[in-house]
Amino acid sequence: SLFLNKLLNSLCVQDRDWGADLQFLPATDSKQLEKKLYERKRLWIGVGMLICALALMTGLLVWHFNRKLTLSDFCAVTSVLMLLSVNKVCANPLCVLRCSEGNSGDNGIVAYYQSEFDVPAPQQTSLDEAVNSLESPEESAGGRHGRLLLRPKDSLSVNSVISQGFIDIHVRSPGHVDSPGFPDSPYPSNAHMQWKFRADPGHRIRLDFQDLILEDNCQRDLIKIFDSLAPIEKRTQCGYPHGSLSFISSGNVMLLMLVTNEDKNFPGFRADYSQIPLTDLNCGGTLTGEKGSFTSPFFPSNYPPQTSCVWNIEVSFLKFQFNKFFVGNQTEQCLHDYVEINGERLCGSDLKGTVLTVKSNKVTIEFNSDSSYVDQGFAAEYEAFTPNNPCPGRFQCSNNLCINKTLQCDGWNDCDDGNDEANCKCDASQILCKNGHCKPKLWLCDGLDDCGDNSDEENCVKCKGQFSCKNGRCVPENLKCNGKDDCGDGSDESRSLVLQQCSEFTFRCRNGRCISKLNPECDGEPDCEDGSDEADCDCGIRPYRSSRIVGGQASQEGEWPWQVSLHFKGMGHVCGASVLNNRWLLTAAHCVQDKDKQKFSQADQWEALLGLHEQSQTNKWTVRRGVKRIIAHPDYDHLSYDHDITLMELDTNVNLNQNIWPICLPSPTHDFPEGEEAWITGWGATREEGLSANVLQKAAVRIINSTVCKSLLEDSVTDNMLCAGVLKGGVDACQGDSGGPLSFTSPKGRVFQAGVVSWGEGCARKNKPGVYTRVTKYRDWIKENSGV
Ligand code: 4AZ
Repeated sequence: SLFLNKLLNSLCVQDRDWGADLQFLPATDSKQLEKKLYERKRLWIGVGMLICALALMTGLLVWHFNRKLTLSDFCAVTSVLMLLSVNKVCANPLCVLRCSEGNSGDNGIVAYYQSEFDVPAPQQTSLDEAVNSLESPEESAGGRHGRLLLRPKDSLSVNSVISQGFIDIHVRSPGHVDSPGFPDSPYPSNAHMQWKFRADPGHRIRLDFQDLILEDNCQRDLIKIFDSLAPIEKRTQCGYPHGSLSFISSGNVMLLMLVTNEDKNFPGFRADYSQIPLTDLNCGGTLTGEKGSFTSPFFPSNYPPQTSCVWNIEVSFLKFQFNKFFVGNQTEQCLHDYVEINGERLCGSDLKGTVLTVKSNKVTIEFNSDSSYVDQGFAAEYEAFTPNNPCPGRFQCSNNLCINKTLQCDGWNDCDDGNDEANCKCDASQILCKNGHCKPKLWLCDGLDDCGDNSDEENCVKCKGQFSCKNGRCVPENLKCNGKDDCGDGSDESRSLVLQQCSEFTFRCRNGRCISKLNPECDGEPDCEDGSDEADCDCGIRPYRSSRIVGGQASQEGEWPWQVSLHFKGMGHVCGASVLNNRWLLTAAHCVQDKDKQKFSQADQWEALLGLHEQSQTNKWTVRRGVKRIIAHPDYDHLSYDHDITLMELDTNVNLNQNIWPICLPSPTHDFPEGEEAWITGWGATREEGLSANVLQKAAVRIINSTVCKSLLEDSVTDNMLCAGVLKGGVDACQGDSGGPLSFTSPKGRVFQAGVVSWGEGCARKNKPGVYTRVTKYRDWIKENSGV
């Protein structure tokens, strides 16, 4: 750098000389002209020398970095020169993203730069390759704060370079940042916004995303969070992440970036910021006691980058169990983020449930995160044990976990490795699986692989279109779980018995466990060990919040993105439907029954309009699709309207957008409490025998007690139906609303489909509520037939 300084100084001196010597003289004066020519000669020599000096300097730098000079390098070099010449002042608006003094303990300046390239379309691949070839800081020259070097395989011709400003926020007082327009309107197209957070010295920044709804495709819209130079998060964040997202910086700066493309704009985000003293790390120390627990810093929020903690435990034999483990990327040597127990490094995300034993009288546990991506961290429990009796009074799993003896051979995998269910002697109430496991007899031939090797489902008598009882009898599907023993051996009630073993309103996790929490699905809190209560939850949100049904009002565009209009050839809108995913719709079975010459059961006669607001006009969010397949419920009864439900498969997938989004399907035990509000939507008649609406209508109704409803509608309501309405009259679904959803917003804000508009005595009459197909009753049928 001394050499560069000298070079720079000499350049500056030459610069000054030119300015002093230059004069403009009349061309007629030959002496003067001679002098002028002489001056010109001097000028050219000066320019030549400058070019030489620049070439020399460039050559030296190129030699120094041993690679081709690119625009980015030029920026970096320019930044370095500027920084040297202007003494710690950031002076290059084109390239320097941020200049700061080095982190504590380092001397000198750290210069961060960012360049945005506008490249011709054919060269975009080259640019992508170039970006992918960015060296990580520790690999590049200069150690921990080394520069990122851009090494494109092909040289690029760059059309223009754009630099954008920041929003500067000092986080001393807590507050929040919103993406532009949040929550009332979507973020703008082609945005490139940056928020630079700065905390007081000796503090770090905490950023908690309360809401984050971006387009699902990270190639289009994304946010990125930087801990100064390096991105903090593992992935570029987009879509609608489950659970909360919290990021903590290692120092007193953090950068948040929002990049959007030209189409499909979503609500965006709101993030709370605050500052935490660096001393509040709360990790490491000496752990005493035979039993205890510890976590990575700030768990369950993401741990901060560049953090180390050391715990010491002085107990002779120790067992560790990680209840949560998300620490960096799994690499062979765990180079980046890791937990080290007496010299053995652990990293990745596969350790959950693993039990580790350490046979030493002193245990040192070190947690380390580097400057790159962060993750949620870990939560560990430890316990001392005596080597000859590691699980006193309990069963020892082969992974060294100790479980209560009563859990052995109970049909459930409690050890996590199935060890507690192996080599069991089954009792009279159990069956022996081929793999040696014992399972309750009730689970035999119930359509689910309970043994794990499917041996409980082999050699079962199959009844065509009917339920196969375990004793070989066949009974109609609708008699299953009706509270009566129709098989004669109770097998048609076995599933309901299994559920009742937990409690009446329990949620069955995919692994068979029952969760007694009411409506645990998609509530943002993981309840099932296997995560099944929070799986498939990209539903029931309104990606865009901008701002007939009898007695309703016009809805806003995008307010009911799961609402579909079903058009029949030559008739226009006939029924409603709801979006289950990008391929499947749910509607009523009575919408697809042939009537004389009208072949409503024929898929090719239908057209589905998704993302529609007004019947009279489509817009850029509206998608039309043909129908490939109609799966009406096989037990639909056209007299009673029992099982009034149908699946429709679209002929091609749709891309979800701000006006097209799936509604959540409730689990079989989801409870929609009586008296609570639900919403009906549709383009149906705005009065009994009236005309259909042009703009999508909405109306609030209340869930009505089934016994009350049965008495009001003279017992024509079955248990597969749900009543909702306003008993004083005036608000109801009507003709043309059939097939549409009854939408129920959960306390956490997700919308679940409680019903399918089915029938009623007229429309909006006093004491005549609307009747809806009870969707919870068909959750398994929907899964079996559509995979949704
Ligand atoms: C129909 O004909 C219809 N009042 C739908 C709902 C109701 C009545 C009729 C409920 O599509």
